[in-house]
Amino acid sequence: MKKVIFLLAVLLITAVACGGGDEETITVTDPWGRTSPMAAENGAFYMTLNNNSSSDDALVSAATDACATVELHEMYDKGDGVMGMRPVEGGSITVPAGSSAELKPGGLHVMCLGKEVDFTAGTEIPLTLTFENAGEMEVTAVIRDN
Ligand SMILES: [Cu+2]
Repeated sequence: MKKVIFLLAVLLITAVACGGGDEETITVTDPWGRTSPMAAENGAFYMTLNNNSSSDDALVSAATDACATVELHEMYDKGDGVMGMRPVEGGSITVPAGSSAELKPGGLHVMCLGKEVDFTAGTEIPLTLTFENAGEMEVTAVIRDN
């Protein structure tokens, strides 16, 4: 009898932990943006996207009231050692199953065109990320120097 109760308890805990099948397939680590003066028109956000599921997902868009327009960008070599940036190919950032995608300075980033707020250290900026499979997710990017 004791064993049955124990098993039931385990099942119950498992069900609660999984939230009834609504487990977090995507987690976002350390969303941040670099400080910049208000005179700087644009900014960027960085973070690591982790995919804990067994199927690929993709970040398809991002939005925030802190920017007039938000785009998903990548840096690329324009030649002669000059780096440029452009919207990501295909319009989305793939997050492979069981792996992660790193958005960092010099690489992939969430581009903030037309800053509506000052990017001073400690400022918290709410971002809405939309994933192909995982749907919408709210994160808070913290502005810091590095
Ligand atoms: Cu950019």
